Amino acid sequence: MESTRNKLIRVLSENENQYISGQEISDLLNISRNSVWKHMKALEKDGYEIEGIPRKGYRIKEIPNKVSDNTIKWGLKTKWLGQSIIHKSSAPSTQRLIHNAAQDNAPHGTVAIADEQTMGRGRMNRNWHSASQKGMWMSMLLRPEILPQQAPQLTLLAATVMADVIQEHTALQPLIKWPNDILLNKKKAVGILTEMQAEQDRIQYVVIGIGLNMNHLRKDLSEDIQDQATSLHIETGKEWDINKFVQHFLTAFESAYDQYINEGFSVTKEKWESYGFRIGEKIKISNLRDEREAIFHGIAEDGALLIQEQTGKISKLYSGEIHWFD
Ligand code: BT5
Repeated sequence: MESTRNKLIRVLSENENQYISGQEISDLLNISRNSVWKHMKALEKDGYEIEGIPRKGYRIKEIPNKVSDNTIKWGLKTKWLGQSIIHKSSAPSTQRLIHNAAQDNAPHGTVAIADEQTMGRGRMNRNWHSASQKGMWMSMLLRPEILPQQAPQLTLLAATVMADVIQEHTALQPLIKWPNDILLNKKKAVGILTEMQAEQDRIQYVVIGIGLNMNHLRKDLSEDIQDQATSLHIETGKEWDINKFVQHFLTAFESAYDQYINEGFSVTKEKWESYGFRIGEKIKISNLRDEREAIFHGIAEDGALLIQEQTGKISKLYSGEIHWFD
């Protein structure tokens, strides 16, 4: 059921820039006038500028230019994704927030977002730099009815949606480097981390974490990644609104995910390949045991990487690191 705060945000955002009386709000939300007033005070504390005129009502003059669960929900038209939002100004990792929420039975579509992560992580416990208010550091809880071996498709789905959103929002030309990096001008701007809790043939839940560098200048990137990383600001010369970006992404992801569940992976596969970085080029594949060269051929119907071996044979690769030749 929609919470009172959610309903209030919906009613106010639908009436932005016009007066709505306390009585009207109290009728719509089925709460007392006093409780409406208390909610308004809470919004003011959050940075909303609210005008209250006797006999006319309330008018939201300005919504705060910072991220909160309220500002993300402001005008968000999704059905299930982001209807429940956990926002923290600082958290070790939004992945952990979602794992904890999932264990507490949080619903499909719960989103965690932090202004800053102090222990942001990448794959294999690598570090993910998440400077305060410089990017979108977000994780989503999904409870898909798919087989555990299909879960990697969700990483590819998230990457294609993110590439679409970057392109639509900024007119930049993103490329996806298999499986989980999005590059702008050959430098990494996005990382995606998919984690899952599953039994043998059943997924309990999946956590998809996405980090997008948005408003870093070069000096804001930590030294160890300055040569290989970039941000939307570095690439476009301007600052981007994190709330708007999150809303755009959640809306696009919800519809792509619903399509994927209903129709399967083929739309994502095609789209992914249209963004695929260096398809047809030589790569080096390494895993714990050995290293070999092959040609990057595309992705398979099940989301695996397709490679053409030196013998000409096409085979599927499910894990391992790939390296590119400059
Ligand atoms: C990733 O891992 O790229 C997945 C990153 C996922 C981050 C999100 S943010 C929200 C959620 N909460 C988390 O704690 N994580 C997720 P991987 O492919 O292993 O790449 C990690 C490598 O990328 C590091 O070893 C660095 O070389 C580089 N790197 C670290 N921070 C970066 C940044 N901000 N921008 C670009 N590259 C970075």
